[in-house]
Amino acid sequence: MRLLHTSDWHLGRSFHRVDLTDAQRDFLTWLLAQSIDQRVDAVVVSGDIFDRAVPSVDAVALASAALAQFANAGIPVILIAGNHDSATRLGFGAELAQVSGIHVRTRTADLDRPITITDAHGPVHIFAIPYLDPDVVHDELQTGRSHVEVLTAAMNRIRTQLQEVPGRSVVLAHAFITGGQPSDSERDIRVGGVGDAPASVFDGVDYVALGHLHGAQQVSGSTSTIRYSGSPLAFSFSEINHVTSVTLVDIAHDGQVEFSLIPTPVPRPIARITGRLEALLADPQLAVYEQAWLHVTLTDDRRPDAPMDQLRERFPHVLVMEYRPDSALVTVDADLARLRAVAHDPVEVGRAFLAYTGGGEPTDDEMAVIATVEELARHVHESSA
Ligand SMILES: [Mn+2]
Repeated sequence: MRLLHTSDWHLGRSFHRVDLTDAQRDFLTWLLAQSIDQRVDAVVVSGDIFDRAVPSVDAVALASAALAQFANAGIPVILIAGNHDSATRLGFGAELAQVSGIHVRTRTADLDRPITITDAHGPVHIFAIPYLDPDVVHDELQTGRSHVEVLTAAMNRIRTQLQEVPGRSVVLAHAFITGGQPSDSERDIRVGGVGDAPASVFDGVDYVALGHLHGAQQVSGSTSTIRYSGSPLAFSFSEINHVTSVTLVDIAHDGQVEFSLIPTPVPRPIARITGRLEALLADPQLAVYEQAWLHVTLTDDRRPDAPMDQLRERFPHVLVMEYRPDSALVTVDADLARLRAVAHDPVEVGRAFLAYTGGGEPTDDEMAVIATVEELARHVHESSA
């Protein structure tokens, strides 16, 4: 049995205001081609199909078209809701889609009702646990209000069901499992102070296809093989070292799992560069970053004029620019100390402000402007008093 495991598509997401729709469409086209080439028995998508509970019309159209293509190609797709998805909206038409082999699982009640796919060695039961919000599902699962408790209750139901229907088994889930390495782009699932869950909650199945963490990784601590596929695209500069991929999973006749990672197409590399503006514009070694999505940290003592315009002449895809001067002149502590010393004099406060934001002592011309403005303001204030 060969599965293709992916998750966290986040359709509709942008990367620092760059619309990712085209990159996401390219990924889905590539995914279909891979699924055909690799002769997969099914594609499993472990949540966060959309970036928001109310996705954009472009994102909905993209998902709808892509799933129709998988159905036409005769490749089953099993999807669960993630913490970003609205289970109800994602689940619209699920009974109809199922007829075409597109299994959208969003209801807690269905988590122990497997989708069973059979190969030459017999059945593989695929259980799809949608994201379980403890506050919402703890009653239905008759347990406490923590991620550990609701996942444990869900897995207990699945293990009970597995005793009725022998065979190999796969579980899809969207959760933060202890030991997983997060990045900056997940939006914490644990908000509210509820902890993550240990890997051992998944004991007793052959493969656990996880979603939520955006870097591909294996999680240890269970008798089951547990992997996060990671997102197919990077969504934050913290993911510079991720090789985005999908996971090809082979389950042998005896339940032994082998996997390999297939790197996904990269719309544009992402990188961080740091230095003084002149150096960044001149350094021949930086030519490799000219087409990258960039996070630039400028270290000039004085903030250069229109730095973004200058940077973009060489690096048209700068997305974030940060100014962090090398000099001690503008550290927050030093500046606050100077500010306290001059707080009684508006002109001196102006000087300190310019020194802080401009990275150096203001020029005579700048000081003349401040003095004039201060005088005018005082005049207006006195004549209205
Ligand atoms: Mn996600």
